[in-house]
This record gives sequence, structure tokens and C-alpha cells, in this order.
Amino acid sequence: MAVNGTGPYDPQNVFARILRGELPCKKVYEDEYALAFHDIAPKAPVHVLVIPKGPFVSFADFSSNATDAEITGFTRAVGKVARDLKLETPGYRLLSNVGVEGGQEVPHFHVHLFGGRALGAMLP
Ligand code: IU
Repeated sequence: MAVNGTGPYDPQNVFARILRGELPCKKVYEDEYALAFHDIAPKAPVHVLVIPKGPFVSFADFSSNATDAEITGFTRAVGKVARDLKLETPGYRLLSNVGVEGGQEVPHFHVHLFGGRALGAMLP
């Protein structure tokens, strides 16, 4: 199910349900602004999703409508997760799919954090 990156927020989406504790996740980190957990279908030895606590559909929505505190808090949380998982050396990849053509499936903004192996050149 692909989604529109700027459409209305669906409070029943799976990540909203994880945030409310209605569905389980393998939590890596949580603070006031963000929750990080292992992707259910990992594409790399480390594949973690970091999501903001607020109801943002995509990066397009988040970058337009989140407060400065939410953007700063979320960004620092992503960096902290990468650091805590010891991904900074040799490196890692951040990715966020936005909307239908961008390949986004879950309509709550999330950043994929990949690491644990040499990832090669950026795709596509
Ligand atoms: P996407 O950027 O929206 O395409 O990525 C969604 C990711 O969410 C994808 O990597 C799924 O494996 C992952 N995921 C999950 O971790 N837990 C779930 O319950 C569902 C999807 I549904």
C-alpha cells in the first residue's frame, strides 16, 4: 500500500499503533521526540526505523509542519541511535521514502538507518 506523502494523517497506521503501545516493537531508543525500533524485515545487518512522536505523514509533512524543537529533537535522536549502535565507523545510510512514487508504504514519517556491512554506492 503506497501512500501520498502529503495526504491526511491516518491515526490507525501501524507506526501510530506502535507509538500508542497497541502493537509491539523491538525498541532501540525512545525519548520525548522519537522512537527507534528494528525493522520487521531487515535489509541490512542493522536496519532500524526512527519515527517522530508527532503525527506526520512523511518527511514532506514533517519538514513543513513540525516545530523547530520537534525537528531538532528528532534529528538528534537519529544521530544518537547511529552513535549508540556504533555505526559511525565505518559508516551508515539514512533513507526516507516520501509518497507513492518515493516508495513509502507506512504513512507515518520514518527514517531508515542501515549499517553493519559495506553498503556500496547510493541507489537508485
Ligand atoms: P517504507 O519507507 O514506508 O517503504 O518502509 C516501511 C518499513 O516498515 C519497511 O521496511 C517494513 O519492513 C517496515 N515495517 C515494520 O518494521 N513493521 C511493520 O509492522 C510494518 C512495516 I506493516
